[in-house]
Amino acid sequence: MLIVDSHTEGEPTRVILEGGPDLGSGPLSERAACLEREHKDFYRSMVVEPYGQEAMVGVLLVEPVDPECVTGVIYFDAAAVIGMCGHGTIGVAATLAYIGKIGIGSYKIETPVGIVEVTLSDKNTVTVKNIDSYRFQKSITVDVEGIGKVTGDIAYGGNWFFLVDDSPTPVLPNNIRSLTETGIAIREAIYAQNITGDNSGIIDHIVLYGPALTQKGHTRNFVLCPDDAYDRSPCGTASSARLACLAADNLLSAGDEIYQESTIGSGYTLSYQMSTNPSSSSKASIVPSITGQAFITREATLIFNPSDPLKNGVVL
Ligand code: PYC
Repeated sequence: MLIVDSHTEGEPTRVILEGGPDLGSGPLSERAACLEREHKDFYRSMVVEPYGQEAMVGVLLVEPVDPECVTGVIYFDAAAVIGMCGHGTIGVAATLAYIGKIGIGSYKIETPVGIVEVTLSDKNTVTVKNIDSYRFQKSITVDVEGIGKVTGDIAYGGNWFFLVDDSPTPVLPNNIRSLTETGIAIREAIYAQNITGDNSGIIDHIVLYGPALTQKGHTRNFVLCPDDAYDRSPCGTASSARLACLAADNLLSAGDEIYQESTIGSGYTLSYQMSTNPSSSSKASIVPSITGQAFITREATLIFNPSDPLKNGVVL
């Protein structure tokens, strides 16, 4: 299994260049569903110990349906195949540059939830123009065990997010354990109270903000991913959902930039344009832009020995 690893603002990405399962040649959403249904051992083993590491997102490069796309991609973490991944897309662009497949310029990449555009400004700096993103519901209150009432917005940025402006736990690097517990408790309350995104979309990412302003003048976030790891970067799809909320509340104008800091102090520069696509939702959609940097950390062949009892990864 030939892989290239990178990190985007601290968040690890593993791109599988060769050796993944045959998922057929249908639409990427069907191939992603096939990976989820039939190859869980494979994708899990790619990102958990002993072959992977905590918080790692894996990317399978596949043949795109649309020939204008430079590649197709299917993203996953240790718990699930995910629709889109902003930090992963920045990592893919840096990886394609590293292996000589792309140079400075703009390219289309096909994901299971739509086509995104990447612009490589130098070998590390990438802007992702994400798929249309929108806020579905504002100020939904959930009753969270051990915490009480927590209010947040439900928004889509390629994955479904519950975004809490006033985090019950301050978003500070030394609070990571309690932020994780808070995020898990909120997600469990959302599931228990049958709260979903549009079209029953599963809200599997929780985003916490606060205190309101950081030294850089903008917010710091904490993003809990489906595998219970927190995103070391500010999470590209969470940032997209955030932009959709700021746009819906008239707190940020199209074209204006903000800086979104992560829990560890790395960050993305963000902006948006209003979407001109006919929307599948009744809500106004935006096209988010996310700029960050990825660095290659490893190029390797993973060896899975059939007699290794942990070849499918550590399961706790
Ligand atoms: O950057 O969109 C993102 C992402 C999703 C899960 C981990 N990172």
